[in-house]
Amino acid sequence: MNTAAGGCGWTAVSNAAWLTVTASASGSGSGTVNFSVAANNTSEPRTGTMTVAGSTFAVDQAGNTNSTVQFASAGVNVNESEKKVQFTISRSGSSALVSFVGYATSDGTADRRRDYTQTLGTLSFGVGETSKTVTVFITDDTFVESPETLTVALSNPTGTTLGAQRALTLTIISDDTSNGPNPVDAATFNSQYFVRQHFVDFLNREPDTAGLNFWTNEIESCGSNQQCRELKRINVSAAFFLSIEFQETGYLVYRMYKTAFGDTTSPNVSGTVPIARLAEFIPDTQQIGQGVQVGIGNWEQQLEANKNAFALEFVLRQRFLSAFPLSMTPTQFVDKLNQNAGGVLSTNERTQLINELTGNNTSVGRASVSRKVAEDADLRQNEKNRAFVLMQFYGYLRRNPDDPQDTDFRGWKFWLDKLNQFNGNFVQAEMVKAFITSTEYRQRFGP
Ligand SMILES: [Ca+2]
Ligand SMILES: [Ca+2]
Ligand SMILES: [Ca+2]
Repeated sequence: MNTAAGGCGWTAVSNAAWLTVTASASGSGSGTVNFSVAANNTSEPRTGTMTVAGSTFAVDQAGNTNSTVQFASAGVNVNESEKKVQFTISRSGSSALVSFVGYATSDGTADRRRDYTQTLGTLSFGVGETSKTVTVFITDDTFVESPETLTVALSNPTGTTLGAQRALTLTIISDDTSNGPNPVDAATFNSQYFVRQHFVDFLNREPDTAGLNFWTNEIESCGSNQQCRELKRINVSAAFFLSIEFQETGYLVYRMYKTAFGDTTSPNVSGTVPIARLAEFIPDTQQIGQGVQVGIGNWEQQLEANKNAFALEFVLRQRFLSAFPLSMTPTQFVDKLNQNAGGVLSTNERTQLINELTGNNTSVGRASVSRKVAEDADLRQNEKNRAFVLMQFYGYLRRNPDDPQDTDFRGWKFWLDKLNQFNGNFVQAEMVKAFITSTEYRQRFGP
């Protein structure tokens, strides 16, 4: 900066600690003042001043909102008998922005279908939040095993960057000194173990004490009557699919996919098969179920908030936007949802939804309308058996119907036909029984 008055003496002084005059703190006549600016390590913008030749000059500097997200360590050991492991993902630097980061488990020597529960999703750091906790459930089986590993990796950062520690190795330490007995076999059945595993497999959570006791007692009330115990095992098991908590979380996710994307086909199977896949079902169901335990606390408000947040996020995904471009009219939008859902809307319902979207043709409006079609009573009824059979594969076997040991949906279709033949009576169709006594299910837990 040049001082105007020729020949007069002048000084240049910084009035802020982060501004430093680096050359010509004083001079005479025309001259140049250089200064340096220190990095702003806060998220707040700031203004400092310098006084040059009696005049005040302001310097504005933006806040620093950079942050880094990473694990606290490269590895964590977990004893199988602890049944779960929790670890922390930290955000350092600024917490002035909302940041998102994806996380997902992948198999090392540990197998997602037998040694732990596949876990994936998106963490959301709110303003001011610096750490998040993730839980991975470990299967406490009765196999003698060497230590086994899986990896949890961070991905897709938004509003932040990944630090160096972006992968975490979990090492599972088995506690067994001899093989067996199998806790889900009739002769050595452990009802509490069986019930807890259902909370994990269907509701993605540890049981609450009342729930654990209630369902355990259902089975134990049979005493040693084996016929009674077998029937109770089946009914208790099916109760998890039929529970409000599952119907309003996992089953809603299933119906959201059906409503948005219709059905698909499978080789060697007549008709259509569900379009949802386990790897998208897991994070979406966990998201809707976050903090929800039916019957406990303000679960209804929490569930409603989760559903709205999920529906909004769902209609903003690229896959949804490709299927439902923003150029669609409200009528086209509603009709396509209705067609995918199998024509479940009555004339009045259709008109109401078109009117709603016409009055609010935004992402929030699209989310609301999509959710209402997915929650239509006819759709709920129509899809019940198809979803019930799909959940036999997801919940018990922890895989898609066409994952190994299968190659297509023939197994799913077989049980669907059988369940339909018995009008949805899963006891008479012997469906639940077949899954919970199958070798594939049993071998998740023991020999
Ligand atoms: Ca194991
Ligand atoms: Ca064990
Ligand atoms: Ca073991």
